[in-house]
Amino acid sequence: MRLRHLLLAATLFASPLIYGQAASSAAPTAAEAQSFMDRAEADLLALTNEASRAAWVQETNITDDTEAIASKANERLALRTNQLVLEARRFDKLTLPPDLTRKFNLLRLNGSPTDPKLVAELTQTAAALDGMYGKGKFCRSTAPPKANTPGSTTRSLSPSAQDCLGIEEIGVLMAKSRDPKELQDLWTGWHTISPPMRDKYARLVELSNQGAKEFGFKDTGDLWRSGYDMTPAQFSAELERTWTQLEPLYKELHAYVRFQLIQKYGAAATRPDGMIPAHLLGNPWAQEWGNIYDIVAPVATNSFKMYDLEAALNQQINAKGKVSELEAAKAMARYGESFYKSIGFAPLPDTFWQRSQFIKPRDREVICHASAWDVDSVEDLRIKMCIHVTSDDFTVVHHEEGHNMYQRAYNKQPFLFRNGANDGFHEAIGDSVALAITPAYLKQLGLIDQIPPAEADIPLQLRTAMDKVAFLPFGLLIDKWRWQVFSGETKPADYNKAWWALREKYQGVAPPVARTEADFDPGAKYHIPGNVPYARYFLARIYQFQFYKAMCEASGYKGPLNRCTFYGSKAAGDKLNTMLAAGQSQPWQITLKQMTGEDHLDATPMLEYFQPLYLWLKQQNELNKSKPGWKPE
Ligand code: X8Z
Ligand code: ZN
Repeated sequence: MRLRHLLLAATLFASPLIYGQAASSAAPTAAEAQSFMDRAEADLLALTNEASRAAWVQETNITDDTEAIASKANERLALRTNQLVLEARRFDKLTLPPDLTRKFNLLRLNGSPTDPKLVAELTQTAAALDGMYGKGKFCRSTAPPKANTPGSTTRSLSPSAQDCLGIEEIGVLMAKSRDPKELQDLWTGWHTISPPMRDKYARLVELSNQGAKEFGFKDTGDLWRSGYDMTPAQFSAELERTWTQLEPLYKELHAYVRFQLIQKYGAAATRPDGMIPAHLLGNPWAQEWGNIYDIVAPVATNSFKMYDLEAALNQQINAKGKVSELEAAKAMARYGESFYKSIGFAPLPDTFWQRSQFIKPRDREVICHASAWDVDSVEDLRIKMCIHVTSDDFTVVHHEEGHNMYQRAYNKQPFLFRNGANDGFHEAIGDSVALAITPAYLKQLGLIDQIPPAEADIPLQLRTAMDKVAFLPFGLLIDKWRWQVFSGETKPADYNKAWWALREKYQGVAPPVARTEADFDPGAKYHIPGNVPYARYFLARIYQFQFYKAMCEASGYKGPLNRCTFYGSKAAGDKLNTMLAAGQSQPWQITLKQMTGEDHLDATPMLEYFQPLYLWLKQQNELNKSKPGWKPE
């Protein structure tokens, strides 16, 4: 939670100040550049920490006041950043040591509008949109049939909470419901939170573009794509290249899942264009499909039935008597911590356990969307989640704690290098660890009794692919939409149309009911009102298999990739820690090479992992006469 705030912010003073001396026309020296940078990093560290603390308070207690405080802190950070970016131009022509040059380049990626009034408006708009998402609720006109929200294992909901659902409750319901009518209501209900965001979002785009342009970028999308140690055009080409490699696998999965959904739901799942209705995939955005594994599971063999991780977790957590919701949530976080400890990482600090938000508070509005924080940029690590004992959240705690481990590993770097090698690395760490949650690992933890036989590999890979492979086109299209919006190719009047054109083209999913420009469906996904770039998650889906394979090899594992766990391997942990400790101090290609031997984003390990499943899916689709693809392509 750091440079992200810089990206939101904006502004600049027209007359640059030079730190520590009067502006002079004399040619600057390398020593001046160094002392300028030392001071810049000290200022940014102090202001970033202030902004982080304010953002923490706002996101864990959304009120008009906390919103105002958070946006003010971001404004201060943005104003100072702009000042520094302008001052730094004085050193543009100097030849400097590589580290210092890198810092100047990183600093450049954080400018915003030069008019302080616009900066204030930008930070207020960003905070308001973030809050609108957090406060978003779908209030059902009639009470739901069950007394308790599934997954909310230890407390009864009050009557008002029963009628009004926040996103984490909707998420749990959409994971479990198999009633197409209820699923459609939940889907349309959640998408009613976002139309009020539309105008504010359009303004955010204008303001943020203005800042990007003033600092020499074409628009904010161009600025975002400039953060990858390559040109924006090269970056876009890398995404296309890897998507082309992975698309055939996605299409086979899509055709197989569509067939099984039609078997299950009949007309409710059938469309003449071959797309899948978006409300039937077990997730409010159809971004990951693992929750409907039961619908697509291959016919059970005698020797293997998929284990129920959620039931096993509940049983183990409550083995000595039912624990409170908070204790259950902390127990989930402890599983993650113990994995990292097993590969040699230090335990999370006591303050992590005292200061994190593990469950949804009853008495105030919060952002439940999971995030990881390093509030003092050194050791004040926290997560902010609304944890349920589910297999989804089991993965998410590993994901978030992966961010925390990264933050702590790079905390000795200078401030501007305290970041992921690129943002995709940051998102991939915890996921690469979560890939090692194999049956062998679960058995070691006593969560399952038996390691499934070899014939279980297809079901196990299918279960993983429902999350990992299904996500790929979603991970790609979110920023394709935003880049079009930032460049002006998509105007506010076409926001929803352009959104669904991409959802249909890449994912092959369609809305369950007709959509118009009275809707603003992008706003129902956190990262749009939260203004968090999303290409990072597409990158992470691919990097995580590269990292996973590297750690498997370091641990001495031999065998099929999907069965590898490196739990307990200090060699794997050392390898990971070396990569993490480098932070953003060198181009990510170098960091990746040290970790994996490759210097580029490479879909091969992911394809290797799923190769047996790919062949199996092709065979099934042929047997079922389910032709991969859909009409809009
Ligand atoms: O937002 C997240 C993390 C926090 S960085 C929970 N993810 C994306 C999402 O939920 O949309 C992880 C996977 C993709
Ligand atoms: Zn993350």
